[in-house]
Amino acid sequence: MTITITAFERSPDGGKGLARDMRVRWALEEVGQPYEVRLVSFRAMKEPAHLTLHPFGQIPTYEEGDLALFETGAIVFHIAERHGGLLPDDAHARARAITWMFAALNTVEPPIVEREQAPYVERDETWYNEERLTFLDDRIRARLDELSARLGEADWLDGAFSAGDLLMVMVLRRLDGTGILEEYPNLSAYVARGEARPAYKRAFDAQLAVFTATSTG
Ligand SMILES: N[C@@H](CCC(=O)N[C@@H](CS)C(=O)NCC(=O)O)C(=O)O
Repeated sequence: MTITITAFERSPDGGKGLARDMRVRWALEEVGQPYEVRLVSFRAMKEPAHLTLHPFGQIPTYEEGDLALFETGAIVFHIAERHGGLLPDDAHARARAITWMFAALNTVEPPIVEREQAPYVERDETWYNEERLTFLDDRIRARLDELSARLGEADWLDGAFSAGDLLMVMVLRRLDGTGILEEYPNLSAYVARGEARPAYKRAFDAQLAVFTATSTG
């Protein structure tokens, strides 16, 4: 059955793989599932046809036959449940890998996204200043201190690479350009290990090709 995902027609990150379709592309590449991509404009994302797929008018979405999903956590979980390679077979190890998926999205991503959005969401507020930005940076550091301590010198968060690592690496990549990740050599190496995976590279190249085609064509 054909899998179709949605992605930005013009990604604001210029093809750096930060748009969240990258998570889904990477998961599909890891499990060897071919997929098609429907590109959507910012305007189309807020129109009824897309809103029936995604109530919040965002990308990515995932369609497979009569199944339509949104939210990258749910989509990656769906892919990992149906195909081997992203979740361990052992029940406890599987539950722990799923725990890391939630940790990436519920615990690590929120302060990173808050910091990322502050310059354009809070810019005109009276309380938006350097102190506020330092506060937000420190909230990220608090999480990374803990994550770094847990990862230690291991390659992945809990044994073999899993969907939990996939999401965590993608979340940490959002720190690109802030200099914060570089304060944690083991987390930087962890992200680099994720980026070195052949499946990651295929996904990255595919999303970059969209940007290259739409920006030159
Ligand atoms: N929690 C959602 C977040 C989805 C999301 O924020 N998508 C962004 C692109 S990376 C988007 O569509 N932004 C445009 C908008 O919100 O209008 C997920 O993980 O799928």
